[in-house]
This record gives sequence, structure tokens and C-alpha cells, in this order.
Amino acid sequence: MRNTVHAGPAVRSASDRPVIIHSLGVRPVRSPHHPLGMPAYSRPVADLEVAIPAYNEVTRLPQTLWCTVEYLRRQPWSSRVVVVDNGSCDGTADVVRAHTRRTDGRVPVDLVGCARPGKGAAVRRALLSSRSRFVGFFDADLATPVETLATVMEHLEDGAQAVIGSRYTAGARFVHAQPAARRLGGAAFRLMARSLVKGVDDTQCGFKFFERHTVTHALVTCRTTGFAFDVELLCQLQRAGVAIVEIPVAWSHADESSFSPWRDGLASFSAVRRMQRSTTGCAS
Ligand SMILES: Nc1nc2c(ncn2[C@@H]2O[C@H](COP(=O)(O)OP(=O)(O)O)[C@@H](O)[C@H]2O)c(=O)[nH]1
Ligand SMILES: [Mg+2]
Repeated sequence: MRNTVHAGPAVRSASDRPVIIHSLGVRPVRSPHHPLGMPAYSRPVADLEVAIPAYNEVTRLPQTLWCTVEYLRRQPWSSRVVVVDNGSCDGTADVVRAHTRRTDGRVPVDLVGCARPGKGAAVRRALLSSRSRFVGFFDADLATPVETLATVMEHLEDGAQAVIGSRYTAGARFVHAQPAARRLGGAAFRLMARSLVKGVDDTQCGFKFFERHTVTHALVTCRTTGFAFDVELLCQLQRAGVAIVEIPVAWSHADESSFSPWRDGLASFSAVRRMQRSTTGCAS
């Protein structure tokens, strides 16, 4: 089951500067073709690169890395994983280093820093520094099973440019539901997001994958650094005429969410309001 959505074009350029704080196995590459027109830090090419934004994820990340790498190493496509840490103070970076030491490197795991705080900034940082054919991200809590990547890859190999997980598309289910307050906030947010992202049932499921060149053009115009980043990214993709394929997922809410309804919820609503008010309809 899938939804396919189209919309019209637009691209602008951005001027913010991604900063690398720390990386393992990453070599700086000066690229004259970098979309931001500046030196880029790039990792070797794989068929698929999975970014995991992580902020103080010392508890959830070890299991997620292990499951992800175990799954990816059994697949016919080559993969890399990149963890993007915004200066966590709980040893998140050590988790990645320890994992790298213990594994055989068939699925390399890189650690990248991001000076700008926020999940959106972290994802943008990872995707813009990738050179892999397909790129995307999921959360450190692995709320969507990693096996969903098989469906994602089928669509991407078939020519889809953007494939996103959805909790509200026919066939999706909640294995562990969110608390009532979060569900209510989510429903209100979905209503708002609908004015910007047409025909997409769920902009906020943290499981999104893309053909890299396609998403690079959309990413350079994105400004949102927090949880509302997904709305802006999808909006920009639609403005560029990209079809978004929504695939149903079996989703599990994790109690230790880093999302604060007051801090992040309010910031997300204001970010979407700014996008609605802006002349392009997307940039905040
Ligand atoms: N790098 C980075 N990651 C973040 C930040 N805030 C949240 N994340 C990550 O974003 C992902 C989504 O957060 P999560 O706690 O799962 O929120 P929920 O799915 O909305 O309940 C997790 O992997 C978090 O570690 C941040 O400021 N920086
Ligand atoms: Mg999550």
C-alpha cells in the first residue's frame, strides 16, 4: 500500500556552515560541486547510508546500532551508518567508538558532530555530507523496525526519489501507542502540516529515505533545525515536483522520548506557522 504525491518546483541556496566536531573513519573531501559551495566532509560511497541523529542516547543507541548493522550486513546492497551527535554529555560518542572497535567493518559506522543543535540540523548535516546513492534517517529508538528498509530499497531501486514511513497510511499499526497527550498534539500538528505538505498522511514518522541528489537540492533550502524539519523538507521536495511514496510501518512508541511536548512541541508549531507565513510557503 502506498501514496504517491506530486507538486510544483523551486530551489534557493543556503549559507549556513555545517561544522564537524568529531568523526571516525571520515576523511575531508574538498568538493567544488558541493551544494553549499564549500568544503565538504564526505564518507566513502555505499548503496545506502543511514543517518541516526542522536542526542544523549547512551541507553537506546547500543541496541539500535547492533540491530541495524546485523540487518544491513545480510542485505545484498552495501551500507554505511552515520551517527550525528550534537555534543551529547552522556557518552553517546563512546557508544559509537566502542561499536566500531567490536565490529568487522562490513557495515562501517561513522560518528559525525553537528554544531547546530536540533534533530533537523543533525539530519541535514549527515545527508549533505554523504556521497552514497540512497540516503536517509531513522531515530535512535528504532521505533520503526529496521526490516522496513527492504521495502524502502525496493521503491528506491524502482526509481522512487523519496520514500517515507507512515503511521497513518492504510496498513500501518501501532505496536506501542503514544500517550494520549502526544497523540492529541500529533493530530493537531498533522492538520497544520497538511497545508504545507499535500496528500501526505504522516510527516513526522522518523523513517525517511531518498535518492541523494534529489534530497540534496531540497536540503539546501531548509532552515528548520528542530523536529519540524521533516515538514520543511517534504514541502521543498514537493515544490521541486518530487513524488513522495508513503509506506505503512509498524511503529512502537518509546517512553524515553527526547521530545519535550512543551519545548519541542511549541517550537514545532511555531516553525510550521513561520513556514505558512513565508512567501515560499516553506522556508521559516
Ligand atoms: N543529534 C541530535 N539528535 C537529536 C536531537 N534531538 C533529538 N534527537 C534525536 O532525534 C531522534 C528522535 O527523537 P525521539 O526521542 O525518538 O523522539 P520521538 O520519536 O518524537 O519520541 C532520536 O534519535 C534523538 O536522539 C538533537 O538536538 N540533536
Ligand atoms: Mg523516536
